[in-house]
Amino acid sequence: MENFFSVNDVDNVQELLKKALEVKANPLANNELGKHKTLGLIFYNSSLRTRISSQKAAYNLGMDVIVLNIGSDGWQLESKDGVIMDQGTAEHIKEAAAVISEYVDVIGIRCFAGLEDRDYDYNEEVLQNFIKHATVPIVNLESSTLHPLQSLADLVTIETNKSQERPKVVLTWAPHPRALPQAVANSFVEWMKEANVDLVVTHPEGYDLAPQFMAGVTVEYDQKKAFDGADFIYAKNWSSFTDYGKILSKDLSWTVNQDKMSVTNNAKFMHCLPVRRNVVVSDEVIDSENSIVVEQAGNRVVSIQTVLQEFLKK
Ligand code: AN0
Ligand code: CP
Repeated sequence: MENFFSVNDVDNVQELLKKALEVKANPLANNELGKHKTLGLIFYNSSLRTRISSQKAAYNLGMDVIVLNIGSDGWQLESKDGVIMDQGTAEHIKEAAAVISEYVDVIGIRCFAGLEDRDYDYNEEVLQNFIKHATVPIVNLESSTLHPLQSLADLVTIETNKSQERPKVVLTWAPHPRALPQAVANSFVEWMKEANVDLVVTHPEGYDLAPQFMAGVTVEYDQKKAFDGADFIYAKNWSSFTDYGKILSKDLSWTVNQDKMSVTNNAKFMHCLPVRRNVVVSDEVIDSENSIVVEQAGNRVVSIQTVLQEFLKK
């Protein structure tokens, strides 16, 4: 594995899942592996889980960590080629990526979609530029279109909570007051296709995810029908891909509540967090015994640690 940008960087997802379960069982087994190595974390956007779980995982491996908040502390970076840099950006990713590679051994980057220009976002200009110009491995901490560390943690969470060999997993759109990226949903679909699960995606009309992710995936526009017999309900809001970045609905009849959970097979409730209570999911569901959102967030240490180990063992 050269970089961890998407599921396509992983040779064998089942093998990686096995390694992740080992990390989960014994997080300090390789606590010298990262000695004298440094993880650099670059944030263009806010984070609670990604920031802290990445630091924790690095410490479990004996690594040092440096964090740079580009959004507030760093120079504003240019990502487009050939531009006359007489506006807000002070430095190009070309220099920044090469220079940061002089200081650290692995670089993690978070840079959300702008949700204005679909081609720019789906070309993944920022992460791809870092990959091109860095001389050390790049880890995606949520890019414009993907959040693979979340999905690997989700996979571990499903594996350790399933009571069926092949569980029914439902990804449901839920309302939200702000326009959010499709990244978590795209990645979840991409990773679930590689897992031993039956995946159903449910959302209102107009919220279809990009076709490159949805090929061969079942879509059910009737949310309650989709929930029928489900073993896992994974809620997430995303803005429209087709009417790019727009909020087409704030329909609270899509909020996950106990009434809908009652038609499932006693399903576990999942969400990547942060979550808006009583908009995305009712208090009753997220506070219920079936909610595994905190364990899911805990598995973010497992996913980043598994990925870091791959790079350190090279
Ligand atoms: C972000 C998103 O939907 O991509 C991050 C989720 C991990 N969520 C918000 O901005 C609320
Ligand atoms: N799930 C997740 O990535 O959370 P943060 O945005 O808090 O890192």
